[in-house]
Amino acid sequence: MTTRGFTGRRPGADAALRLPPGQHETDDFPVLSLGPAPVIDMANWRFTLRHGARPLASWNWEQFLALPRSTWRGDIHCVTTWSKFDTVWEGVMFDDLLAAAGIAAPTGFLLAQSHDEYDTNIPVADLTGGQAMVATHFGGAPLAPEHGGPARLLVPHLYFWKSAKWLRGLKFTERDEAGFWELRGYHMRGDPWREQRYTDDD
Ligand SMILES: Nc1nc2c(c(=O)[nH]1)N[C@H]1C(S)=C(S)[C@@H](COP(=O)(O)O)O[C@H]1N2
Ligand SMILES: [Mo]
Repeated sequence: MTTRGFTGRRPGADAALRLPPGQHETDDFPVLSLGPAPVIDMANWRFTLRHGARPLASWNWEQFLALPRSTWRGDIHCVTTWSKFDTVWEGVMFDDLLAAAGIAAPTGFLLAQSHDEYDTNIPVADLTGGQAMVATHFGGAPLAPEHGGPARLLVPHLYFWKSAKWLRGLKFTERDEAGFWELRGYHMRGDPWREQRYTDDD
């Protein structure tokens, strides 16, 4: 004899454990952008690492696709309270970008810079050790323009506004310089598990 609820797993128990505080699960993939997807001319696309104004390394699209590639599967969390489980991304790990450039991170912070004038600040310690990639593919297909294609940052353990779309480069900075949303009341780090949504959240 079995009693319902006694055998098998309680539906939703898994989901509850995977949801940071204040979040709910969605099956959709909402689009959140300041404006329309910028038109990007792939013949002139470049991805550049900079230290302040000084270029450290730069790749065109063909060169970028030849860098070592990795796949990451897991959950993403937007500050507007949706979370999406089991997303699959492919691209170039931040660690592999530094290795290809032959450098160590010159400072402890950077600004991710986008083609639509968006930027967002991230501590380097949140990007190293397999924590972040520049993603070119989502769910096995090239990243759609509205989700940041051809290439976006993916920092899945921080709120999704840190995952800058239409990425054109990463600029190392001496100090932690606020980006677009951080200048407008959002948290400098944005850890969903600590619910770091707004500037003054711990
Ligand atoms: N360049 C750029 N990156 C961006 C944004 C943007 O407007 N421009 N919006 C951010 C915000 S607020 C969120 S929540 C996520 C949304 O990504 P999605 O549209 O793929 O869901 O992208 C982030 N990256
Ligand atoms: Mo957002």
